[in-house]
Amino acid sequence: MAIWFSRSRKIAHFLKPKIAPSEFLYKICSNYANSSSFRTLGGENCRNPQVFSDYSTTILAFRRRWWRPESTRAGEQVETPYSDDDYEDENQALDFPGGRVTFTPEMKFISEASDKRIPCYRVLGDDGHPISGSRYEQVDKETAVKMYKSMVILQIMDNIFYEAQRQGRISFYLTSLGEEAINIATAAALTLDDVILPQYREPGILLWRGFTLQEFANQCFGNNADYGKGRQMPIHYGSNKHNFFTISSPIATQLPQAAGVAYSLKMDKKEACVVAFTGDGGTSEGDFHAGLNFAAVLEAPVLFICRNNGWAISTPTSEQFRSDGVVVKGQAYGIRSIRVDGNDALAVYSTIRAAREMVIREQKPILVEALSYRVGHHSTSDDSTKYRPINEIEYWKTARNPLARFQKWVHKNGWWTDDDESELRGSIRKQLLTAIQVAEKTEKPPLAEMFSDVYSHLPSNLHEQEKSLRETIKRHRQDYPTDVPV
Ligand SMILES: Cc1ncc(C[n+]2csc(CCOP(=O)(O)OP(=O)(O)O)c2C)c(N)n1
Ligand SMILES: [Mg+2]
Repeated sequence: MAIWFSRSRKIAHFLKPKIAPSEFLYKICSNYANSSSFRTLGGENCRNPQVFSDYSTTILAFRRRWWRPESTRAGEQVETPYSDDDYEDENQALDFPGGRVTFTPEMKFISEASDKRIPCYRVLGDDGHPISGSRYEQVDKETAVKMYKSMVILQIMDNIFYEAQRQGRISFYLTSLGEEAINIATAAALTLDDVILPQYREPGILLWRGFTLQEFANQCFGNNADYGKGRQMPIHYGSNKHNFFTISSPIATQLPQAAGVAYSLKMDKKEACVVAFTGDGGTSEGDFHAGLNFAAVLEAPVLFICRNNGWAISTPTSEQFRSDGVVVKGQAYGIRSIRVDGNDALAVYSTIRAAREMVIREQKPILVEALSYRVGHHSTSDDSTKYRPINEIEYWKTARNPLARFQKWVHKNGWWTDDDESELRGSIRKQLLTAIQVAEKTEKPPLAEMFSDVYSHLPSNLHEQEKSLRETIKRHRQDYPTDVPV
């Protein structure tokens, strides 16, 4: 009976545009009552009055739940075939699980878009002056200078590692160019207790928290000092000490996990939140929706930050969604949301400070959409000039540059000079080149490490794989790196 009912429901659902499901059920019930298939399903019991009365109850319940008067559909308005008694006091409102819903005689569709796009919170104008009337969190000199320096360091690190990849010294790299403000201003607004679940374009958080240039280099070179023992591609950083989950390539998997991590913080009554990052492309994954919904329903303290940088590799946001960006998706899940200029470090800082405070105090998630632009190629495996105009990249690199804007502000405050700038750039360059040389010379982890750290006793299939790998390397020694101890 259950299978039959569920199948009928499916069929009824499928036919819904043509025939009301209740009507459909009536029809199949009466047809089946005389057919052999019904007897097969219900056996002799189908003639039992009790069974028929059960069916009637089911049908009534079914009709109440499923049947929608024609007047709620588009097109011609028709009279409802059921009397008002059917609905009793349900004429005014529906006591629906999850909340009372009032009825309306008006057939009105919710619009697919509102008249105005959600505005973007901004503090600093292009000239580096706070725009009039802007309300923002004050940033003291020490924090502001650290923020600016960190953005510069991140930019230099990206350029040097990118070149190292081009020289064939590392296998892969991915820059955060153009998104330095989201990285650094977010990090500055958090505390070390806040747990980061990154996508991959957020190394600035680690940098802010004290992950050294040497540690970055060790990971990119996959040497013995890399915490991941060289098992992951470059840029897949992770650090327990810095409360930064290891980056994992499959897009958006970190988002449902974030709800779980945040729920554990909630259970432990921690004065901290989870900060989970995604790109605009990540929001097209089911995990984005699952993550937001879990967090909302569980009332988990997660701060979701979407770096909307206009592109998911070669897919522009116009081919990613038809909504007003990402910010509007929060409300559908019952999540407070805000859109911010991701290239304005002061606006990002103020937003994240305020959002973090609410997330922890109210024990509820918040969604932040930070608008920015991916100035670099997606990664070293990509050439973005093949799918987007060079002048678009140039515009964002120069006119909308987040470093230039913040630099004007720290300059204006008398906190930063041209001499400070050249001294910092020179010294960071040197430190990075040294870090790369050291990382390059450090031994690689031995081959056996590829199979360790998951099981306490290596299972037989992994034993076999290791054996087979060693035999293959022996046969094709010239095709394998010489610096990995076998
Ligand atoms: C589940 C999954 N699908 C596809 C990919 C391939 N992929 C890697 S990055 C990326 C684009 C992600 O774009 P976005 O989230 O906007 O981040 P951005 O690179 O712009 O920072 C895709 C499709 C992947 N890693 N994982
Ligand atoms: Mg993107």
